Amino acid sequence: MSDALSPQFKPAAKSVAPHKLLGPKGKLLGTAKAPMTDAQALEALRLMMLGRAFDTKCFSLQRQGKIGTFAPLHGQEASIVGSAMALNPESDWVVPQYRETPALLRQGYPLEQIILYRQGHPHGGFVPDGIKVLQFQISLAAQIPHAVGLAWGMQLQQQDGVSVAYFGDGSSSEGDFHESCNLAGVLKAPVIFLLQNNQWAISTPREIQSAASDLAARAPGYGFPGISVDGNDLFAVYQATAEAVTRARAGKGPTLIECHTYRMWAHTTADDPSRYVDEKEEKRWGTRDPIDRVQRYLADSGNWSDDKAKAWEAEIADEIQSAFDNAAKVPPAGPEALYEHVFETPTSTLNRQRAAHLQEQ
Ligand SMILES: Cc1ncc(C[n+]2csc(CCOP(=O)(O)OP(=O)(O)O)c2C)c(N)n1
Repeated sequence: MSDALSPQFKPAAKSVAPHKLLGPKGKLLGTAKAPMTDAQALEALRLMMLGRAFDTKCFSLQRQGKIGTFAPLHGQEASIVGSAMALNPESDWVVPQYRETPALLRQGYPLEQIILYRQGHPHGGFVPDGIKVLQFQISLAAQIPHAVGLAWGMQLQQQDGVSVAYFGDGSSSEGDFHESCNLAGVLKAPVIFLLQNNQWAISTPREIQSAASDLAARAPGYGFPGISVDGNDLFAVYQATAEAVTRARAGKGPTLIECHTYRMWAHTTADDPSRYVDEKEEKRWGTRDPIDRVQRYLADSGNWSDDKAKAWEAEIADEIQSAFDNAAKVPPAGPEALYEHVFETPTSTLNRQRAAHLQEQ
């Protein structure tokens, strides 16, 4: 007997080529139309450039012992910013993993808070009132059920907000991801699963992360669409997310968006990718840079130039520096901070530990 299935059994989900609009040289492909205005593309570009400049600064400061472990976003700017640009910060929630700094900034979260978080200051864990973001999540995929819960809550309260859960290819192997998809599908919760497939989960390559040919193809198994986009194409990510947002607001339920992108730098400051990344693969992805293609696109309409690049780089460096200066003004946390913000009413054991600890100071 043959080991292949009979031809009448059609596969339930097939792999599809990622959707693209803007080519690597900054030209719209075929008959594609830009889904955002030049003013929006400039807003997105600014966030993308800021994210990358923040990476460089934080890597250097981590090496000087001035901040803790840092996860860069280099290479993933279009996935992060293109999706965030499709949201309304007044009504929609960003639920990040740990690389999505510009998405938080677009929601109005202050850069100083991100710096304090990276410095291990307890104030960095605080989200100002009215800013619709959750904090970075280090425990893989634990943020995904939170995003579904937020979406379900908004649905029950008849608000028209949506939530976006960001996570990686590695996180999509966690039970939390699958349970979240199942619940969100059943509830038709207004949530978008934004899977950033950057081809690596630290040193585990995508090929051995999952036997699925296409991570987006998992969604139909939970009763909602999964779409695949070029994650280095700002326009494709924006268009896909905007449509998913419209679907969610209309009560049609979740969408899974798989952004095919590439982590150009180390996983974190604690990683050495030269031990496992193939240089040729890295070079190939280097030719598909997400920032470069938006700059080229804007240059064609006279909205970008070398002078403008220089001016923006200087302004962004100042903006980052002033956020560090503001963060430095926040008084350092004392040992008592270890005992705060955990329980509304601390337990007697915790109070005893606190008293003993403070006596030793
Ligand atoms: C529950 C859990 N298991 C393991 C880890 C250790 N860990 C940290 S990052 C990471 C890889 C994550 O890969 P992916 O989800 O693809 O995201 P990426 O870092 O590539 O953006 C692992 C295994 C963790 N933080 N949490």
